[in-house]
Amino acid sequence: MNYPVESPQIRDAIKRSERILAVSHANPDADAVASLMSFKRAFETDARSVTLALGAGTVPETLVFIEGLDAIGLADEIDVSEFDLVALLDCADEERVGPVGETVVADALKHAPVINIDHHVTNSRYATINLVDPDAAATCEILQLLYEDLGIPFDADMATILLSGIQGDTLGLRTPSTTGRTLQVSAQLLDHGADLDTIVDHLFRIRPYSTLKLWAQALSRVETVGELIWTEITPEMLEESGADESEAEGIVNFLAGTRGARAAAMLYRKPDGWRVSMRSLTEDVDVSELTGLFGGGGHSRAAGCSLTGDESVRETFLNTVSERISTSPGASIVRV
Ligand SMILES: [Mn+2]
Repeated sequence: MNYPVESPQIRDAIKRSERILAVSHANPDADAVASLMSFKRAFETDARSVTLALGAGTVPETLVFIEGLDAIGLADEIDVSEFDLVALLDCADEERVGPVGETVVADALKHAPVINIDHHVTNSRYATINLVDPDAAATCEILQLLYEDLGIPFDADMATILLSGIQGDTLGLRTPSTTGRTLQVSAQLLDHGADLDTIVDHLFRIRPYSTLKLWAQALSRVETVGELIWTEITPEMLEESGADESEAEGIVNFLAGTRGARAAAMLYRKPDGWRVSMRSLTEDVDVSELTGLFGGGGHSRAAGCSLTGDESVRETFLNTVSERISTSPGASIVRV
C-alpha cells in the first residue's frame, strides 16, 4: 500500500490503555457502526477491553450481517470516567456525537487522552490526538490504513466490516469522495476476504416494505424553490408507513439527481424544528457552506444542519439556500 497512515501517538495511547471507550455519532450510518466494530476487533485483548457506544440512536437494520452489534450501547448510559482512553470515530465535532457529545468529550478530556479519527473536512480537532484526513472517503478507510500500520491482522469478518463502512459512505464507490486510495483500500479488503455481495445486498438492494411506503409519501410531497428541490419527513409519515427515520436516508440523494435541481434538501420534522440533510450534484454548489449558514456542516456535496423554530424558519432556510444557488440572480423566489 502506498498510503501509510502513521500514528505513533495512537499506537502509544492504545498500548498504555486497559479500558477503551469508542464512541460514534447519533443517527449512525454504516461508517459509524463499522468504525466502532472494527475498533473493538482491532484493539480488544485479554488485558484490554473496548466498550462501544453511540451518541444516540440505534444501529440501522441494514447492518444486521455484522456479527456482535449488541456490543454497541448508548453513551449516556456509560460513565466516561471509568475509561483510560476515549476514541471518537467518524465525529466531526462534539455536536455530531449527539446531545451528550459535549459532556462526553469534556468528561473524557479531564482524565484520559481522547482520540479523534475522522474524515470530515469540517472536523474541529477537538481531541488530544486528532487523526483527521478529509481526503479519506470514510473513517473506515483511515482505520484500515491505521490498523495496517499497527500490524493488526485482518480476517474476512474484519475486512467485511471495514468495507461496509467504505461502501456505505461512498454509496458503493460512486461518490466524488471516492479516490484511487479508496479503491486500493477496498481491493485490499476484498483480498482479505471481505464479502462484497452481502454488503451490497444489505446496504443497497434489500429494503423493507415500510421503506417503500415512506418513500412514496416523501416523493409525493416533493417541492421546488427555484433550483432547490426538497421534501420533508414528519412523525405522522413515519407512523403511517411503520418506517423509522433511517429508512428515509437515500431519498435526498435520489432528489439530487433531478434534472434542473442544483441542490436537494431533506427536512426531518423534530419537536423544536427540523434536522436537515443536503446534497448537491454540482461542483459549484457547496452544501457544507450552505448548511454552515445555519450552524451545520459536512462535506461539499453532502452536509446537514438543524433548524430551530416554526415554519417561518423553514421558509427562511429554503429561500436563503435557493437564492444562494440560483444561476439566475434576481429570479423570483417561490414562497412555500
Ligand atoms: Mn463517515
